[in-house]
Amino acid sequence: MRLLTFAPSHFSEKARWALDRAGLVYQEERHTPLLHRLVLRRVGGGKSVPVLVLPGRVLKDSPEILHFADEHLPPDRKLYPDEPELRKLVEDYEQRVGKEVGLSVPRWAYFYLLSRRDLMLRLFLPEVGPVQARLFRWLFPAIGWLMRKGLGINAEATRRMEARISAHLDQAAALLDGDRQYLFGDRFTAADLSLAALTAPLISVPGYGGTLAPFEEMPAEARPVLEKWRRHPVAAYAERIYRQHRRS
Ligand SMILES: N[C@@H](CCC(=O)N[C@@H](CS)C(=O)NCC(=O)O)C(=O)O
Repeated sequence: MRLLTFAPSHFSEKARWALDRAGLVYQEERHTPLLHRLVLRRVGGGKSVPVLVLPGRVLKDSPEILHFADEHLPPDRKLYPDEPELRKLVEDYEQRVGKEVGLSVPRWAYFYLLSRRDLMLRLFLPEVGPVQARLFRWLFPAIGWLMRKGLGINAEATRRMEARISAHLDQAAALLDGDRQYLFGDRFTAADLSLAALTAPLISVPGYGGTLAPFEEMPAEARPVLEKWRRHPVAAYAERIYRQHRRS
């Protein structure tokens, strides 16, 4: 099994976490933005990572990979509950947190990171093959420009992304209100894994399986927002979920 990822990608971390939880053996292959499209086309993937390449089958997004991992988990460790109503809540939440937090985090962060070539290289190049690493380095000005264009990155969009992430964190905190341990039901599920993995880069959670941008190196304008997210109740929850469930 090959898991195609980007080193800092939080969606890739979701997949890595689920495969690790199921004790599945896989080879992680790290790629870089835009250059990854050529590789994904070759294996029959979509446009984004993570992609899991299995003999005769390709899983093209993180929920699909989590469902696959779930098939290999014993009943008491499953990520998706058997009860149909609870299962639907978990599956719907996974989609929603993917849209509201997952897709917003890179658009928020790239506004600050794309002008920092050194930091972008440190985030994306660990464990990338030498040819792709060299190309990414050389082509970085063009790749950065295309990413900015393609994702519509500008100050206004960044403010919208910040508001969208903050609103989601407040809703998640409301779901956890009253000292609940988990988002739905009384067990760890794909909903908890998704919220913890997708918020982890914002709060630099210990145990994160990918690369993280060090807080001290983020531009001064980004730090008050990061500090606000680090003080949010969801940050303490994500750290606990990582401590209790990431390597167990
Ligand atoms: N719905 C997808 C979203 C994955 C996603 O947006 N991945 C980002 C990296 S974190 C990506 O590959 N972006 C590059 C692109 O779309 O070209 C999933 O859950 O796997």
